[in-house]
Amino acid sequence: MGKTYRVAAIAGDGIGKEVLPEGMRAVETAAAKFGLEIEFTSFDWASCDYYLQHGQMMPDDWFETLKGFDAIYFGAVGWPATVPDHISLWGSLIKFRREFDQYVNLRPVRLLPGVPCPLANRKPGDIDFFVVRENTEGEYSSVGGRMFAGTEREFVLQEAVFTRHGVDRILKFAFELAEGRPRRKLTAATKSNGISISMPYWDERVEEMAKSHPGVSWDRQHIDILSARFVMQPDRFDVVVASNLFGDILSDLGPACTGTIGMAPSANLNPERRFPSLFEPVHGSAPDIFGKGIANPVAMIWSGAMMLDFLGNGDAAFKAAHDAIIAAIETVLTQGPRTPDIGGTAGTAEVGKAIAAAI
Ligand code: GGG
Repeated sequence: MGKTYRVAAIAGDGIGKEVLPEGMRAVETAAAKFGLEIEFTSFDWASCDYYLQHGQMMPDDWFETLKGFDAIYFGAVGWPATVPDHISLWGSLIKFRREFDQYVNLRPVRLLPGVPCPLANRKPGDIDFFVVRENTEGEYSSVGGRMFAGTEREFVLQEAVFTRHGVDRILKFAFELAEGRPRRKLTAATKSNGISISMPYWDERVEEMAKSHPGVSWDRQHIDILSARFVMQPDRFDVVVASNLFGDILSDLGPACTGTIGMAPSANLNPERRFPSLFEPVHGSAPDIFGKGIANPVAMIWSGAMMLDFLGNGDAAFKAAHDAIIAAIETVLTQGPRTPDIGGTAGTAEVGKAIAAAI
């Protein structure tokens, strides 16, 4: 009997509550097929509902509660009608990323079969790259303040924070990822012509890191033209490494170019495995479609496959479970049923069940 892997399942807000059960269904189906022991424990906090009852997004002992889990499987956060977005995000997801040192946010961008691509003349295989987003510092800082509030002298200031430790470790991860891929290419997102202190520093560190990864061909591109090339020439990218904010934007734009953000997965990794890593769709809580049962569950399910791959750490059965989920997603995207965001009429559960059946 192998190890039982304990996973904290946190649905969060909005469509997180609709897609998470489908993700769990797929993970449990793949685990059963390949003889893996995955045990889910569900929590209703890290949600705006919890905030409305308790005045905070999570209980005080959230860190102690979660730190013994092998992974966190997370839905979505945010319900701006009741809780301002910066309160819900900083009270949950950003706490997880920082306190569990999940400094890598790994976000694949891939055009899958059966999905109408908004870009002309692209077929599956043409677009296949990773956005590696720095996940614990950069523009997402709480350093700053507001003065003279409500007066004509009112001003706000917010700093971006780039540490050598933080920048080097994300660059190292990205270069090593590129080293293991067939094309061995890396693009670093920058804006060092306009952001004149932190971005030139980022560029310097990229150049330095490149010296110890001579097998990787690399370039750097300003975020504006890089965004344009995501739309015009997405086929040229292999690994794109970016600061926290730039990475967040690029990893919505990339999947939008491959059809829908409803299918974009992500892994918030603590590569050293000192703390649980967190797996979640790139998309948020989508209040506009919550309750209709039409959210695309693929991002959540694909994130579950990434979770199994990471938990297995090279183990063949976990790898097979990951591959089986991806193959099932591709089968269902090709044959149907499909959710409305990619031209179908099916609901979340119908697609989730079809993927589980295809596993
Ligand atoms: N499942 C991801 C999610 O709920 N995202 C909400 C969001 O606004 N995230 C911003 C971020 O990832 O920085």
